[in-house]
Amino acid sequence: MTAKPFYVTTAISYPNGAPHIGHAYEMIATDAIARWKRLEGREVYFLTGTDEHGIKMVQTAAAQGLTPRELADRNSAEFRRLAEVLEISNDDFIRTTEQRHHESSQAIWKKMEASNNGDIFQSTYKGWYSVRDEAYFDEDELTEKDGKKFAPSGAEVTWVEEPTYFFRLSAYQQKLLDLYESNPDFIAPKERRNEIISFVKSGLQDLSISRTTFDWGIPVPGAPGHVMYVWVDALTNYITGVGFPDEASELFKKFWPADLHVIGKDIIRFHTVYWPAFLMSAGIEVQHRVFAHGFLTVDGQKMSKSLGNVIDPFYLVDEFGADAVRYFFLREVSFGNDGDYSNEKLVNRVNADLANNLGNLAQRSLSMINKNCDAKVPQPGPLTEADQALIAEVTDALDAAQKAMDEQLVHEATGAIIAALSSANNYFAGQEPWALKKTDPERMATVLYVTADTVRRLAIPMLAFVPASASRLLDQLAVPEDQRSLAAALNANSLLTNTPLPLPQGVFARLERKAE
Ligand code: ME8
Repeated sequence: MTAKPFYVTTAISYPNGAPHIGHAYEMIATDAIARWKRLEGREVYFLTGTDEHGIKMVQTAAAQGLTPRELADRNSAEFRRLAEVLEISNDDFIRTTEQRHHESSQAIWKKMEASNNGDIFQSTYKGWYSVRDEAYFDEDELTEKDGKKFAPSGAEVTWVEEPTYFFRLSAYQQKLLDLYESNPDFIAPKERRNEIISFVKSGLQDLSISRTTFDWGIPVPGAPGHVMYVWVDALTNYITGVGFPDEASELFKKFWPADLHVIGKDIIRFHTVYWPAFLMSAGIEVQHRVFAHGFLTVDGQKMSKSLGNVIDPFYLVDEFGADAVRYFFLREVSFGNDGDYSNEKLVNRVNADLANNLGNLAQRSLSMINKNCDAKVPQPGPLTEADQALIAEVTDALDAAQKAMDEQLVHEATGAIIAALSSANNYFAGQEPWALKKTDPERMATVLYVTADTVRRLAIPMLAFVPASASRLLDQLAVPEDQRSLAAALNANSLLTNTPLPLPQGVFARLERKAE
């Protein structure tokens, strides 16, 4: 493969509890992007994993009578299992407690320490800390209620005072602004970029990057009693995953800098301010792009344990199947904005687009071919204007989907494919191949050919979104593995005449609403 390699990551999740649908959503969206790039013919490396250090893990474990290690082992396994049941095509799953990651984090620390600016220095941190966010806050960012102080996320903050190491973030203000200026695509969506630029313009304070009041973390090299602030080690996972500190390794040379970090909107500062500053300090190339997706709510409400509305993604997959769950989130939520899950919306969306639209077209055309064309791809005659119009529309839809995916607008890409499928259904209904059977069997063969080839051309991009069903659909059209690329989809009328086809079977079952 000669095309440029593509390295994409999700955030690594805290395994302080079981995964919820927000975590599932991020995996699904990133997987769609990774699979799309593979369909483009690019060599993709896709990393996900768990972020296992920090005070939040210590406190949650203690409350459950576990060690942090036991808690991490238990829940990390659940995140890994989630990736499996959702058919996530990650190439690696990193745990920050792994030896390779300890080595990598200590190596980047040393590089930052050795930087010309003297970027790491010792002092005393005095200020507010939110355990739930694993983040420091300035007094003016907090709100007060009943004598308690709260971070913007709503999490209570505590006062901490301890001797720690600091990172000279203040020295990176102009360098970061220059980075955003010369790389207009560095932060997406655009509104997020503006927010970050004004945050950085308002001034950056040095960042406390070690802790001394607990020991569940990566030891700071040469500083007994200090463990790294969890975000220093967490962000470093992205380079550990491609072989850092071995910068000469094949993996690192091929895939770093990362093409895309996909994260949620709550952690954008860490990824677009701290992370590039750490990398610049360490003399490592900065990632190309960060895309911040929105947050999911359930039936219009924020998910929370106290409301009891946290949705278990394993339950959704058991009830509806991985492809239905994947499709719902990819199509329903406009990527970058907040989105809402409800049982009703999922069932309606999947039935309308997958069962009625794509499924129906495939089933109707393939069963006619089976009965009337000797179960072989029919031989088309001359193409009419209606045939040409549909073929052109499918090409336009594929182009539109590609443009959308170039900017990670997954909902627009799926929308373009589904709109073309609606047109194909109208074409099929308008041409009435069942009536042509008696009056003009040659024309019937042409209509069936054009329809089947359209299903092929639109099922290929669907491999990124609903991989198992789209692949079964392509099996029914006897499309060989090496013809399942976006280039092959753009190539109209390439379904091979006379190829024997298997007995068609419905690929998309209609869903029923479940009792809540
Ligand atoms: O933030 N809807 O871990 P995390 C959509 N360990 N996305 C959501 C969500 C929701 N309701 N809730 C969380 C962390 N997310 C750190 C990341 S990366 C070096 C370290 C997203 O388990 C969240 O925005 O709290 C983040 O991208 C991911 O899930 C993991 O969240």
